[in-house]
Amino acid sequence: MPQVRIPAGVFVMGDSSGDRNPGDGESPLHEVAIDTFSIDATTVTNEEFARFVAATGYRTEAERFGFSAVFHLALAASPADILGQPPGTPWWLGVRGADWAHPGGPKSSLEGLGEHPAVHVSWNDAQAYCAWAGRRLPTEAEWEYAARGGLGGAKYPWGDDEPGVGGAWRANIWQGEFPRTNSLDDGYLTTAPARSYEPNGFGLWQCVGNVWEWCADAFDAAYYGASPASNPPGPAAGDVRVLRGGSYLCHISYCNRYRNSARSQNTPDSSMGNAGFRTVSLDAHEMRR
Ligand SMILES: [Ca+2]
Ligand SMILES: [Ca+2]
Repeated sequence: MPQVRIPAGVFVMGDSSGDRNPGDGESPLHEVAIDTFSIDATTVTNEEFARFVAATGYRTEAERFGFSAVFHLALAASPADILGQPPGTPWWLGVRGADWAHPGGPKSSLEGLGEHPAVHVSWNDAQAYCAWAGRRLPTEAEWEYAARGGLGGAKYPWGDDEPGVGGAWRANIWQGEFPRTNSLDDGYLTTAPARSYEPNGFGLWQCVGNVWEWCADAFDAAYYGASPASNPPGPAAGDVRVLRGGSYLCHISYCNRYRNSARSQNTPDSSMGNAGFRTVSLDAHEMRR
């Protein structure tokens, strides 16, 4: 997995655009010092995840639970395999037989998706992959620092321009009327290949959009008010884990979280068709912890 070396530095973490989502804890702005580290240039792809599964026989939580969350327009399953539909988010379907190898459900496969991000992987699954690969998940602070690509204070990894300005898309999000009509201006309804659009100043691809990315940290909306100024490791404990960067379902009207500073969270056993992860190398930085 090609990685990029991120130089040590100090950055301002949090939202400076004013677009923060109340309750997500994107503020206060605070300076954070980060030691150098190496991070995957892309999220882990299906080909890479398949190598892990082939080597270990690992079964993801979605496979063990028997279902995962699929976006309704990506469904590839019989009606009988639809187990549920959350009332608040009816565009999500609980689908029997949906898992990393069947991202739309039992009638789907990974054909043509080898270079796409692995999805339907829980935080626990990501931890298992990391243990096998000798890697770890990035901390939330490392993720944001890396996503910023050296552009301090910018809203997006490429700067402050909106992702579709001038008609040249820079990220895989949603265009049209969520959740029914997607005009596909950026080329993709669901996942795009991990190396799509342009990498940021550090050489990272698609930090925002495409798929949410699990971070190591427990999530606490109040954390920024009390976090250490150097290499913050996240709250000591918590029931939910951080997700970063937004996904192909994000849209200004619905989930304005395809920004550098945007935060989300889910339980560590949750899996869905729009979340994956990238990993960080264990190195001297790690040994010092
Ligand atoms: Ca799209
Ligand atoms: Ca992403």
